[in-house]
Amino acid sequence: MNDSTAIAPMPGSSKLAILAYLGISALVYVLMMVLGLLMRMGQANWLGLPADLFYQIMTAHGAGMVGISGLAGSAVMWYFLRRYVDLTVGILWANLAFFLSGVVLILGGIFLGGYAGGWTFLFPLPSHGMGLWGPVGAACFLGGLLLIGVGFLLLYLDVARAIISKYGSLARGLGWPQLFGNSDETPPPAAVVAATMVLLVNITGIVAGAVVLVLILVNLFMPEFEVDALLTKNLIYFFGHVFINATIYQAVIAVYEILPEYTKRPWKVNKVFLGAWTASTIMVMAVYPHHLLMDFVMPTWALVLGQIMSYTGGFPILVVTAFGALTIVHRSGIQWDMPSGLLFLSMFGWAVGVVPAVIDGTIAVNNVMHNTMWVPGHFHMYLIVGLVAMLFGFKYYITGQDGKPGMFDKLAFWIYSLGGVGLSVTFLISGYFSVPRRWAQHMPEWVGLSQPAALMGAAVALGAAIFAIRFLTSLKHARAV
Ligand code: HEM
Ligand SMILES: [Cu+2]
Repeated sequence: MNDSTAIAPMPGSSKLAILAYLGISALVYVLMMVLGLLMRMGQANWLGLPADLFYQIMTAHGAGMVGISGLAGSAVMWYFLRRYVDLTVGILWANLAFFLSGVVLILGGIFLGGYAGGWTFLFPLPSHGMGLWGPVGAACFLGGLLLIGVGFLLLYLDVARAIISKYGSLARGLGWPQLFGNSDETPPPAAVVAATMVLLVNITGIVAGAVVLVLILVNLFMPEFEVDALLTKNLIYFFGHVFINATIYQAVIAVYEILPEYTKRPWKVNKVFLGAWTASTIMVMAVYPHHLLMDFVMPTWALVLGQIMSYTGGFPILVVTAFGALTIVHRSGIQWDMPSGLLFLSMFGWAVGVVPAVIDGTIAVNNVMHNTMWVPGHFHMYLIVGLVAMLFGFKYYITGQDGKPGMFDKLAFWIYSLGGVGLSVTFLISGYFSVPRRWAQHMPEWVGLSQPAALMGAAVALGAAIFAIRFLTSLKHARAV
C-alpha cells in the first residue's frame, strides 16, 4: 500500500457536491439556531410561543440539527477519504437528493401535518397526536427520516466498498494487523481508520433505525400490528446515539488532516491510536442504554453496561485526538488563524461537554438529572463548541481562508465560542436546579436562567451567521485538493 502518491485533484462534480453539502449545512445551522433561539425566548417569557408551535419547533430543531450534522460530517469524511480511496461521486449526489427529499417530507409532516412528537419519535407518540396531528403528519415525518437513512446507507456502503477494495478488508482498514499482529506494513492513515469505524457503526445504527421506523409506520395505519414499546425505545436510542456520535467521529478527520498540513508534521498512527478507534467501535454501540437508565423494566445488566461504557466509551478517541493535537502543535511554530483556531476550540468543547455527559451516565445521578436541562446542557456544549466549531473550521480551510484572520472573523470567533459556552452552562445550571427539559412554558422561578440563556443563544446564532456568510462569499476560492 502506498499512500505517499500525490493527491489527484478533485473532479469538478465532486468538488461541487462537497461545497453543496457544506453550503446547505452552513445555512441550515443558522436557521436551526434561530429556531433554538425562538424556543429559548419562549421559555424566557420574551416571546408568546404557543405550546403546540414550541413542540413543532423543538421537533424541527432536533431533527434538523442531527440530520445536518450527519450531512456536514460526512462531507468532511468524504473530502479527505478520497485522498486515499476511490469513492463514487454519483452516490455522493444521490445521498444529497435523498436528504433533501427527506427534509421536504419532514418539514411538511411538522409544519403542515402538525407532527410535534420530537425527533426521537418515541412509541406510541406518533400515533397519539391527541388531535394535534394525524397519522399522515406523523407518517411524513417518519418517512422523511427513512429516506434520509437510505441515502446515508448508500454512502456508507460505498465507503465500505472503497476501503475493502484498497486495503483488502475492514479489519485492515482499522489497522488490525498492526494493532494485534506484528505486521510492519505502514498502518492505514488516520482518515481511513476513522472512516472504517464510522461506516461500521453507522451502517448498524441506520439499519436499526430503519427497522424501527418501518415498525412504527405499519403500526400507525394498522394498530392491530402491535409493537413492543421497550424494543422500539432500544432501537431508537441505539440508532440516535450512534448517529449523532458518529458525526464527531467524521468531522474529527479534519483535525487529523489539517493540523499536519499546518505543522508540517505527520499525524502518527500508532498502536494506541488504532486501539482507541477499535475499542470505540464496540463501545459507541454498547453505551446506548445510558438513555434508558430510568426504564426499570430493562435488564439490570444492560443498565450497568450503559453506566460502565459511559465512563470508558467517550474517552479513547477524545484522548488520542486531544493528546495527538497537543503534541503535533507543541513547538511547531503553528500559525493561529480561523481553521486552526476553530479546530482547537472544538477539542476544548468536545472534552468539556463529555464531562457532564459522563456524570449523567451514572445511574444514581440519572435518577435526579434525567430529563432535566442538564441533558441539553452537555450536548449543546460538545455540539456547538465541539462539532459545529470543527465543521466551520473546515469550512474556513476549504475556502482557503487561512492566514491572518480579519476583524469580523475574530469577532465572530469570540462571540460564537463564549456564547456557546455560556448557553451550555446556563442549560447545565438550570438542570442542576432540576428545571425539566422539553417544557414549552417555564415557571417564574426558572425564567431568571432562561433569559441570559436566550442572550447567549443570540450570540451563537450571530457568530454562526458571520461564519456562514464568510464561507458562502468565499466559495470561488475553494480548493480542489
Ligand atoms: C443558537 C444555538 C442554539 C440554541 C439557542 C438552542 C436552543 C435549544 C433549546 C431551547 C432546546 C430545547 C431545550 C428543552 O428541552 O427545553 C434545544 C434542544 C435541542 N438542540 Fe439546540 N440550540 C442551539 C444549537 C444547537 C446545535 C448546534 C445543535 C446540534 C448540532 C442542537 C441540537 C439540539 C437537540 C438535538 C435538541 C433536543 C431536542 C429534543 O429534546 O427533542 N442545538 N436547543
Ligand atoms: Cu448516548
